Amino acid sequence: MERKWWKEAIVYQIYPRSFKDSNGDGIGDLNGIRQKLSYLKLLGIDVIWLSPVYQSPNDDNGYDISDYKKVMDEFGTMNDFDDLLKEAHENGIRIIMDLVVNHTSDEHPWFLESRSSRENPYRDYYIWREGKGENEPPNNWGSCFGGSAWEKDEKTGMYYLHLFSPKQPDLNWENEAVRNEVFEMMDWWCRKGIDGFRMDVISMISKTPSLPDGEVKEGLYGDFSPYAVHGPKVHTYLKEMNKKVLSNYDLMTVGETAGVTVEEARKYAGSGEQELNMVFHFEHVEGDGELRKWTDKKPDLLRLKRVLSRWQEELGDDAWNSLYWDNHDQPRAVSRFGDDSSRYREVSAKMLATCLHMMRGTPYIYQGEELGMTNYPFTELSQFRDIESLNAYKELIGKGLVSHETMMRYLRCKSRDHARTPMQWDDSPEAGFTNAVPWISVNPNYIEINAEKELADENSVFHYYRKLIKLRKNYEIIVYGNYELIMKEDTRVFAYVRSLGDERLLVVCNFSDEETAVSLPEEFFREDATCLIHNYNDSLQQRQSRLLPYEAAAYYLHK
Ligand code: TEU
Ligand code: CA
Repeated sequence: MERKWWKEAIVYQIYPRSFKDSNGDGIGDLNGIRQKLSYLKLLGIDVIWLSPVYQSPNDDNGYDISDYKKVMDEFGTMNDFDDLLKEAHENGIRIIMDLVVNHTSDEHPWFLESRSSRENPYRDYYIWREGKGENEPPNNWGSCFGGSAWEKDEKTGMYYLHLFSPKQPDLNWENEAVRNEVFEMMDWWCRKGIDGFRMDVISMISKTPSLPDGEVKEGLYGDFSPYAVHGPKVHTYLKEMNKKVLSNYDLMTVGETAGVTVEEARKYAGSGEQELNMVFHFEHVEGDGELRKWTDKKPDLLRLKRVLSRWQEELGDDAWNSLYWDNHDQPRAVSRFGDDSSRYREVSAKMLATCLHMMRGTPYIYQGEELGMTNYPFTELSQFRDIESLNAYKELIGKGLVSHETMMRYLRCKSRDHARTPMQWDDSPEAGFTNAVPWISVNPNYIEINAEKELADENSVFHYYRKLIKLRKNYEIIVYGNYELIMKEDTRVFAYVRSLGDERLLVVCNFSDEETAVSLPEEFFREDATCLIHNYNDSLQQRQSRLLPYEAAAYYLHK
C-alpha cells in the first residue's frame, strides 16, 4: 500500500467558538488557539482541522459564510490567522480548513445580487424555481433543519433551494461560473499555505436537475437524498476541482459525505480516482434514531462492530478511511458509546480511544475527547444554542409527533450542543475558557474534568491519548496492517486482529460494565508477545480469559 503523510497523521478538530477565548468576550478565537498550540504539540497531533472561521452571520455557527476571504470579526483578523498558521507550522502542525461550498449565507454578496432580480447576472449562482401553485413550493423536499427546503422570496416571487436553513441557500454547481469562483477561492487559501480541506456536505453539491418530489416519511416532507446526495455530477465536479486546484499542492482532503456507502466511498477516495484522499462516513453514528436522528437508546454493539468492520475490511487497499467517534455535530463519545458515570468514565473513554486508534485509517480527535469530556446535563430548552436542536423541538412538538418530556430526553442524548460547550482547561470559573460569560454554558463537571488536572496525572485520559498517538508513530502495523474482526457474535466485546508481514496485533475492548469471560487467541499471551497499552493501570496479569468492565488492551507479536 502506498505510504502517504496523511495516512500516518492524527487530526485534531477545533471548533473555534468553544476552544479558547483570548479577549474576554465569551467567544473562542484564533489567538486563543495560538495560546494552546503547545498543548496540542504535547498531545502529539499532526494536523488541526479548523471548523469555519470565515465571516458569517452565525445562523449555523460559521457554516453559513458571507465572505470566504475574511475572518469572522469575533474570531480575529486575517493577520491573526496568518500568525496562527505560521506558528502551527513552526511547531510541526498542519492546518486544514473547513470548506463550506454546498451553500453560502443569504448575506453573501452573491446571494444579495442573485435575489435582487430575475435578470441579475448572479441569478444562476443559486437554485431558483417557480412554485407549483400560489403558495406551494417547487417540490416537497424537507430541509435538514426542519421545514420545507424552499423559501419564497417576495422580491421576485420565486423560490430558492436551501437543504439546510433558509439562511443557507444552496449554490448552483451546474453553473460553471460558480465552480470557478469556488476553485479560485480555494486556490487563494492554498497559496496562503494551508494544508488541506475538510469539505462540508460535499456529497450534496450536485442535484438531479428536474428536482423530483421525494418519498414522504413521517407525514412531513419528502426525502431529497435520492436526488441530492451523490447526485449525477458530484464526481465530475470533484475531478474538476482536483485537476484545477488540489493536484497543484500537497494537501490532505477529506469529504464529509453523509449517506456514503463503501462502494460510493471508493469513488470519492479511491487512489486512482483523482478526487479526495478520504471521506467521513456516518454509518456508525446514524441510523439509530427513532424519529429522524432522535433517540435516547444506547447504540447496539453488534451493529457497531458490523458497521466499523465492514469499512475496515471492504474499503480495501485502494481507498482510505477516516476514524472518529466525535465531531461538532455529535454527542460526546464517552456518554454515547461508553459510560460517563464517575466510576467508569475514564476507563471507558480510554477503551473507546483504544478501539478506534488501533484501527486502520486516519484518526480524528474532537476537542475535549482527549479529556473524556461528557454530555451536558441539559434540563431547559433555553440552554440550547444549536439551530438544529431548537428547530427540531419546535417542529416535532408543533406537529404533535412527540411530547415535551420525550423531546428533552432525545436532546439530552443527541443534541449537537453537547459537543459545543467550552473546552475545560482548568478548575477556575468558566473552566479557564473565558473570563466573561461564555456564549454557551460550561459543563458543571469542569472542576472534576479539566486539562490542567489531566496533564498533572500520568494516568489520565489525556496521557492515554498521547500514548496511543505515539504507538501509531512507532508501529507501522497500526497504520497499514490488515484488519480482521474476531468474536463476531460477542455482544459485549469488540476484538480484532491486525496483521502486517510477520507482525500481529490483537486489540480487545470490553464495551460493557461487567466482567466478561473471553477466549482470546493463545499466541498473544506467549512470552514473546507484549502488551502495548492497557487501560487499567494496576499491574494486572495479562489476561486471556477474563476482561474487567470496559477493559481494553492491545497485544503485539513479531513472529
Ligand atoms: O453537517 C452535515 C450534515 O449532514 C448534518 O445534517 C449532520 O448530519 C447533522 O448536523 C447531524 O445532526 C455539516 C456540518 O458538519 C454541520 O455543522 C452543518 O450544520 C451542516 O453541514 C450545514 O453546513
Ligand atoms: Ca474572544
